[in-house]
Amino acid sequence: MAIERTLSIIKPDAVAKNVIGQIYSRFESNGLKIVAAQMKQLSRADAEGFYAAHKERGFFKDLVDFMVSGPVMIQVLEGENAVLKNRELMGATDPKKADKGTIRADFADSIDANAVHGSDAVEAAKVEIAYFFGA
Ligand code: RTP
Ligand code: MG
Repeated sequence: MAIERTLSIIKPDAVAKNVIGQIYSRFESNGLKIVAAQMKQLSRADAEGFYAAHKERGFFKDLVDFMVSGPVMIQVLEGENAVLKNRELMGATDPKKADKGTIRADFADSIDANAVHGSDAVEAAKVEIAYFFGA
């Protein structure tokens, strides 16, 4: 099994709901260790740069508006198969389609306000970790 790192963001909706600790507990009880963390109010430039891959999509402006609507909690998670493990814990992008017991099923309200971000591949994780935490 490969030890990987992945970038996780607890989005403004979940920070506002005061569930950072409950989400951290799910990471910890599933073998993911928090090895770096920062709470941050993203600027529009931060959010646009982070989601640059989506900039031609119709939902891009709504996504950026949402990501700057309040502070986020950004963390690096480390563990066996961390990228996929975190995506499994998060559940589907649309919380209505997310499996029972996943973070999005339990804490997210809509496809826009969907509680968490997680890198979708090891290479993406490297870029995203460097984006917020440097080398
Ligand atoms: P994330 O990047 O935030 O972890 O989410 P994801 O991989 O599950 O989904 P992705 O396709 O990367 O989309 C990024 C965020 O954009 C919003 N979205 N809205 N209205 C729509 O059809 C739509 N599709 C995506 C979601 O908030 C998603 O988390
Ligand atoms: Mg994504």
